[in-house]
Amino acid sequence: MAADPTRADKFSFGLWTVGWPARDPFGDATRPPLDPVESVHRLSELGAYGVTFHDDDVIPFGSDDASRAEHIARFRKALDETGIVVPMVTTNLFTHPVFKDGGFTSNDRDVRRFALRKVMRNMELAAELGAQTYVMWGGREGSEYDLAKDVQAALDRYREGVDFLAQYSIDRGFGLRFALEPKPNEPRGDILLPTVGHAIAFISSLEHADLVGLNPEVGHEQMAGLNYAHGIAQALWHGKLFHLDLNGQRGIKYDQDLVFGHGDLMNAFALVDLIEHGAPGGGPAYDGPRHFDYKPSRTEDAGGVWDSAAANMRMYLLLKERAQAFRADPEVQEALAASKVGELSQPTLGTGESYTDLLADRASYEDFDADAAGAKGFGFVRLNQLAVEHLLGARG
Ligand SMILES: [Mn+2]
Repeated sequence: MAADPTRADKFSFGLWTVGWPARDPFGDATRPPLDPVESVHRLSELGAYGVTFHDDDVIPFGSDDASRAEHIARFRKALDETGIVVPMVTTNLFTHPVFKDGGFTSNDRDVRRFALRKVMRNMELAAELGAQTYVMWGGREGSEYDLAKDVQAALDRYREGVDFLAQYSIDRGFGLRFALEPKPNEPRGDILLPTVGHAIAFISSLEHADLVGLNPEVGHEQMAGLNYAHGIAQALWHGKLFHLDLNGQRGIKYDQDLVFGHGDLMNAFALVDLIEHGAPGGGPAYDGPRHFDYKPSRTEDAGGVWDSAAANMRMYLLLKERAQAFRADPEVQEALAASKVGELSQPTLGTGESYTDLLADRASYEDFDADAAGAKGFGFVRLNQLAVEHLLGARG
């Protein structure tokens, strides 16, 4: 069975995950607030290497400079005592009522200016703590009523905000890269940049496109009925997988934030296989933090919080172990070859082959037996069954 997590596994957690007191739209909190200092120590004991946070997770909204400094000092002390790192930081532009119509894209210009200032203040802290990635989840950037939001103007303001903050990072030498986190809806009826694809297209329009990538979240893509592993693969293909949020989701419904792998387990298996073995020619396709953005369910008490945190890491390691066994199985290798999975990496045209050459190649058309090729199966079901059997521990 999989080993216990170590720092080398690069597991990180948002402070807001284990710290969620489980208040939902229908019910009160079921757990008391958690001190971020305790979270750092507990996550360290469980084998995590990093924590991430929104400004307001560490420094309560509205703190004056003196109390802000105190909160930061306490937090820093916990980091120093444990060796826990802060690979990513983000801003809360969604809880306070001022952001009810968004931060960067609120119809109210004064709110937009306040939002930029709030991010700038926290970017400085992110850089001081050594973060490399700054995530932007625009949960309130959207609308409920189509006629109440000029979407083209909102995208102009979104671009203005992201480019402005990227320039600020460059000028101040923060060295941050920005990662946009798509989500289709919740809390807004419709959120701007709803999927990985929308966000990639938006990034291509930025002045500082090179500094901006993605932080795709499992449940956010699955809420839209999309395939998370495919989305991650396309983000990798564009060189835009800057960070990722792992959790679990069961189908097209509200954002469940379950433990990683407790939703679509087969897709989680494919995802871990992709991350660990999906580089061209093999090997890890992503070497950043394995970051969990889940919520300990409302049914859990304090013990359940830490059980669920440990479960995320264990799920990842179990899936990694199963993916390794899958890749090492000679029958799987034979099935992959029979399914021509590797053949897709071969360019369709030969080196230097022109359309004249293709037109002259009778084997490609005149002599090609389409009926015979169409009659031949690919064997994908057999391959998938082998994957399921490895996932269930039924093979090696
Ligand atoms: Mn997230």
